[in-house]
Amino acid sequence: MRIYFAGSIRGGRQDAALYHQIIEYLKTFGDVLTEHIGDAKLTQFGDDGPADRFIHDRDLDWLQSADVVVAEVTTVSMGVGYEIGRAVESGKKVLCLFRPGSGKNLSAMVAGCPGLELLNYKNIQEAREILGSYFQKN
Ligand code: 6K6
Repeated sequence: MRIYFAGSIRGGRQDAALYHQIIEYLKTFGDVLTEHIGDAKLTQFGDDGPADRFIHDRDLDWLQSADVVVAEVTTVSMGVGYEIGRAVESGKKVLCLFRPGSGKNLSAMVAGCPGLELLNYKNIQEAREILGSYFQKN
C-alpha cells in the first residue's frame, strides 16, 4: 500500500508533531511516500531546499503513484488543498482528518466534496482508531 500523507508546510507548522505521530501509525499499513511532512526540522520558512518546480513535480509524481491520500486538514494550507483537488480529480481514495475543536474552519470545498471521506477527530488516539478501521475497509 502506497500512502501519500499531506500536511501543512508553508501554511504553518503548529501540527508538525501530530503529523509525525500520524505518519508513524500510517507506516504500519504501508509505505508513506511523504515522511518528511512530520519532520520537526522542516519549518514553514525553509527555502534552502529544492526549487518549487522540483517540489511540485516530484510530489505530484508521488501523489499519482499512491493508492491512497491521507490529508490532515486542520491547519489551513493551500498546498494540501491543491493536493486534495488533484487526488480527487485523479480518482484516488482520499481520507481527510479534521479537528473541529481546534478553532479552525474547514473550507466548504473540502467539507462538501463528495469525492473524499472526511472524518473528525480529537487527538492521536482517535486518529489511530479512525485510520485502523479505514485501512481495514480499504
Ligand atoms: C520547505 C520549507 C518551506 O517550504 C518548503 C518546501 N518543501 C516542500 N517539500 C515537500 N513537500 C512540499 C513542500 N512544500 C509543499 N509541499 C507539499 O504541499 C506537501 O506534500 C504538503 O502536503 C503540502 C504543503 O503545502 P503548503 O502550502 O502548506 O506548503
